[in-house]
Amino acid sequence: HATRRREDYRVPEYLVEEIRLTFQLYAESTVVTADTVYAVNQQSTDCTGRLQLSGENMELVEVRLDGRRLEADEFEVSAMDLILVPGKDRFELQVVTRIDPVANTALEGLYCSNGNYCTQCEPEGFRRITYFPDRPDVLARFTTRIEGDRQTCPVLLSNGNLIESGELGNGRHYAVWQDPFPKPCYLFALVAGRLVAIDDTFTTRSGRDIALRIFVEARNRDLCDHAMRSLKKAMQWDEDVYGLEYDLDVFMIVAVDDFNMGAMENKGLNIFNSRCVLASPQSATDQDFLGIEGVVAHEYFHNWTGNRVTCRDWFQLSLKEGLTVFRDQEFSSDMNSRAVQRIDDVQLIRNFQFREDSGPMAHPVRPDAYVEINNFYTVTVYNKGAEVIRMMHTLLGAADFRKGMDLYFARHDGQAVTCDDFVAAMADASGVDLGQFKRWYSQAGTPVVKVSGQWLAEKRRYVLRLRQSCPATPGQDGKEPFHIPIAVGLLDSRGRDMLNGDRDGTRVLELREREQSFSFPDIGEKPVLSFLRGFSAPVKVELDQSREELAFLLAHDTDLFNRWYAASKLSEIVVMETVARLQANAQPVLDSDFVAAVRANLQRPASDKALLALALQLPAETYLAQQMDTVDPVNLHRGREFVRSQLSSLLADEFRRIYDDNNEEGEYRITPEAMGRRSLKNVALAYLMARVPTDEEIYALCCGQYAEAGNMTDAIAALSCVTRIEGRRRQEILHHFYTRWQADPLVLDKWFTLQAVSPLADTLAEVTRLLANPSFSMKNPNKVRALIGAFCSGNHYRFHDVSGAGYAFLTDRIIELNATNPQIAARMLSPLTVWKRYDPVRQDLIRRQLERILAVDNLSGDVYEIARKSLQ
Ligand code: BAL
Ligand code: ZN
Repeated sequence: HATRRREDYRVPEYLVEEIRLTFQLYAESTVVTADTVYAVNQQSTDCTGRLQLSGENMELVEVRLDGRRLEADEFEVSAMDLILVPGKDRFELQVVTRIDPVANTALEGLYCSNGNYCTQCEPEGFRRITYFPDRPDVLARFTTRIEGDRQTCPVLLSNGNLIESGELGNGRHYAVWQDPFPKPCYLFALVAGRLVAIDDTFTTRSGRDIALRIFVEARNRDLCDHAMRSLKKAMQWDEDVYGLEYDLDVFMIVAVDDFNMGAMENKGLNIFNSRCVLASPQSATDQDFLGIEGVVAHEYFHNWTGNRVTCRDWFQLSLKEGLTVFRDQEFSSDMNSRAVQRIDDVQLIRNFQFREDSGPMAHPVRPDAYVEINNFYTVTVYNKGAEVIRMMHTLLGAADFRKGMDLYFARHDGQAVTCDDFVAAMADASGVDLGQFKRWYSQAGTPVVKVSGQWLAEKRRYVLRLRQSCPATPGQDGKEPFHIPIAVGLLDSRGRDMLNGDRDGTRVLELREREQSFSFPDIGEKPVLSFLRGFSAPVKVELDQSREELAFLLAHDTDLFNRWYAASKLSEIVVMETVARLQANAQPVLDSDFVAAVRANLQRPASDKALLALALQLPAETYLAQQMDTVDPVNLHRGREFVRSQLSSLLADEFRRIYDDNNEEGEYRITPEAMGRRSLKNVALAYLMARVPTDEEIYALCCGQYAEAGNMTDAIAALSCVTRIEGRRRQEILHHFYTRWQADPLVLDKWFTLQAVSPLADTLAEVTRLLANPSFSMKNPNKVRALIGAFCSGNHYRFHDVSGAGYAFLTDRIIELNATNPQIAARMLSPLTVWKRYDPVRQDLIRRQLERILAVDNLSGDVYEIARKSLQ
């Protein structure tokens, strides 16, 4: 398991002028012929004369150099590569390989899903198709000929434009696709199978008609409208906001059930996990609809940020991913509620990225080393990477940011570049010095900003003192100060903004030093500080604000994000106080001021119902766990549940009124207003159902909602409440749901998840039983995530049971998955990585499981890297 380092980068010794691929598709024995024209790279200073091509898990049939078949002693072939000395500067190499798509359970390279062929080549899957310089800085023009059985594979697709097709006899046919844009091989795609197409068109601003086609299995034909609408919105948005137009004549999306990721941006032929395409009001929740819109847009946006300008090497992954996540977040903000989008994005950062950044896998947005690059498709590279782009947007302003994007494309279209190149374009276009800012790319860890504010009455001045620090992370002990944009507001006693800010009462401060003071003149009364508005930087804030101040901000802040933040902070304080009392064996009591603040929030006319719903939700246990010196899963859960059930009892009338006021469901719509109403109603229902013991009338109300729901959002919300309560009716309703949706694997994922996240005592036993359910499969990543992932990552309380049974259960599954799908196996490891945060008993239990994993024969690089780093 070798480590690769960013500093070892060398330009390739050979480049590829073109590659012609021929696939003779047979389920267990597909033959791939790759005719590739290589030429020595004039930029390279390495003159070894050796051509080293990556290749794994294939049978090498033959190699020809300029037409001459090479003898076995003219090349070296190992489990990883093929090496030869061509002896010329320009030559054509033919490599013939044989692969078995059916046996490919790793879902990298060419594989079968429900009998259809598809590919996944990012980051290093192309080397499972043929021997090739499988690195993103080798760009080539691809022509792909696919031969397959007409009956089982009527549809034959690859990147670019269809240039030829026809019959072959023997019931077989062929299609030839040509992609005019040079691309790295990770963007190659092939799809073949029995699929139907949903067609539409989009006319670009320069008047070109683009054919849009979504390919799905026939049973899913009616589930593509939302994805198609989302695609057209994304195409329009990229033209409007960035002036970026689509560049081929056809844009295709294919949905497959077995897929490791959410989706993949292959040039002109995006392949999607069916979870990120298929939706109807009956079968998909509001969150699913939003998710599909975001992922369809994300993959489409990659056409420019990723495909036209790609990464020099995989250490630069955030170049395309951070930027494209930022772009899809902004798109979704423009399509829906900006404040809600921001809160969702920030929750992801706080719940998962902060945790990653403080654990053994902490790495910079641009990592310096890896064993297995698949392990670096992380919330740090993606979501913290997007925050880094967002901070540049804040520092430059929208207009200069756009100039920077224009310059980036003008300089680098058709190239494979680095994060430094991106920042240079931003700096050059705007004149802003981003030298210090670049530390966000190189230093891991979440900076902490300590804040103290003082109002000097006689000077009518407010002074803000900020101190930044950043904890050590693996391999990085000392950190240099970051350049941090801090958006602040000051509110007067009536809740009005006192600053004339750059943006509506908000001032963006630039914190560059370890300690820095900022002074605000003409502040005539003691203000309430609204700090880090819109979460202007991915930092932890240490600021002593009283409950009164937080309640004031919750009621009055003009920054909607910070209203939510105040609510969340207030709940955090109250829950953690309860947890501390439980730990001290003291009777918990709920702070009456907190109840009053929540009541006031419920009684205020809600202008944005989705925001109110978010403000009412208590922080997740995974987030609260990070606030404890030693995580105590049991008291954490009990404390949070105590607060929930107390609020339920004390505010029952308010929650009931909210429920009734928002319970009118006409025609299902996915507008922000309608989604906000449903989420508020369902939060109220969850509170009403949290009362201990359960109120019979409420239980009936909940079951009624389940039975009558005309959409999945309401059905799942009701079912989710019921699965938390023991009893016969729980079994009946779960059985009803299963029977109703047995034929729909995506809906059944929800059914598996609800049972996995239940706090009931026998949840692990139930999860174990469900492994044998005929609808479950360890070969399908969605099922693994829905059941095993949900239990281990989404059920903090039961997973961390002090018996250690949860840890042993997960370890058994990881060992099983290591042999079939190492990528998914490694993903599943993450709840074990943070073991040092727990008490000695749990630490010991988890450590022993990590050691058990490391002792496995044939441990994949994916699993090895994470288990090894966790134990260091
Ligand atoms: N490039 C892998 C999938 C995605 O981030 O779009
Ligand atoms: Zn992406």
